[in-house]
Amino acid sequence: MKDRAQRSIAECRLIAGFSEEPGRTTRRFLTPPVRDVHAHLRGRMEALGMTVHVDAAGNLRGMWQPGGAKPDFGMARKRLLLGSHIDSVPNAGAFDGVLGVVLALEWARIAREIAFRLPIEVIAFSEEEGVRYGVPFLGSRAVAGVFDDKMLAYEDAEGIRMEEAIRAFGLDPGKIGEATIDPGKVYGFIEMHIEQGPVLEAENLQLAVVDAIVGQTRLGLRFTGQANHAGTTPMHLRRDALAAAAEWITQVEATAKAESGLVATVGTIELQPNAANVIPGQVDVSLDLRHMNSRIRDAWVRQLTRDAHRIAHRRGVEVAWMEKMNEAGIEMDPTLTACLASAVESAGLPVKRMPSGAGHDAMVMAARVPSAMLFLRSPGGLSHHPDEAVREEDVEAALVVGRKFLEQLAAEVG
Ligand code: HGY
Ligand code: MN
Ligand code: MN
Repeated sequence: MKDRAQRSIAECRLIAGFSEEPGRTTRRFLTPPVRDVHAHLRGRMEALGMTVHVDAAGNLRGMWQPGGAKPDFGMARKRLLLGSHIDSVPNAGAFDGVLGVVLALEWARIAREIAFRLPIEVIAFSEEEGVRYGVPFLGSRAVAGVFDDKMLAYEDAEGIRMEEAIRAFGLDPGKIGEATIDPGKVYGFIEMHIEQGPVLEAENLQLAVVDAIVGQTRLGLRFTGQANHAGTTPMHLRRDALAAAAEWITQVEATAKAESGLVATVGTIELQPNAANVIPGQVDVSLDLRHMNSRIRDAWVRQLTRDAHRIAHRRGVEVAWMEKMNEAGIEMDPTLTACLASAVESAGLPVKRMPSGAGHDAMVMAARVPSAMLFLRSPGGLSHHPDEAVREEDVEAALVVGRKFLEQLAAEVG
């Protein structure tokens, strides 16, 4: 498995080269470099004997049928779903999402080698990060049957509507409903992913099984003041949208520091007219709020938006906000997670269970099919950063666990 681990890491680094920008990895929903990723993964899937198609939400899907029979997608036996996402944040690392797809293909290879008896569908989800249209999980929402067609009218930074982006990729947005999986035909979904945090490294552990994924809310806020001359406008006559937003952003940080289990991030800011000698008249910011408990998270959304109004009003600035997403926290399936944990144990590794502070496609899939996640250690606890890494021995461990898991499942389902 060592050589396969080395090849998997090399493959993630190869895929990281498919980017919208030279010299760094940025791959948003259905942008041109996604075609290169699809071409590469399609070759890998077909070499494993899979039948491959791209659904109308841009998910690349490879179906493997035991015994090599040409699979029909309405097949009888319940299938095992494996996969993760292939889109990235701007200036990303090479492993967030993609490693889970590469490992899924390696698990499918092992399934062939042990004459596994369930069909396997590997899914490379088209969009999990929510960078291009401000809403995450577009791919897994379509597979889980919870894609909201209103999103097709959302525009990206270049003013391209989502439905136009889907058509430009050669897909028909009218057929997104056909991407939905029938839960009656699914045994379960397993997503492998880097932890993206410091816990496993701090405890000197290679892998963990995830017991729950925290909930997340994403808002967009617009502060509107008065653009004016930076030199001639006295300080007491200003309605500075950026100063108002800045005061509110420090309030957000103070709030999150005071509430255990809450993390809050203002990750994007756009100001108009964005000139050094003009008082900012308009500022758009994002808010990413996470907590396991939806009631607590919703209460802080209310409090922080009240704070925004209070600060803005005192400064003669207006503020408007909209909720872009509110994804509840969710438990992973206990039975499937127990199977995964027992495979970790039979691989001779300690069984660590932990929640995920990062969102994943598994949180959308878990509402429809039994879902479980396997974390790999993140060196330096770093992610959403070009220095994001994974250790060869941990990738090898995930492959050994894969063999144990598939052998266990084969013994169970016959
Ligand atoms: O933002 C997240 O939690 C994930 O990395 N998309
Ligand atoms: Mn991810
Ligand atoms: Mn991510």
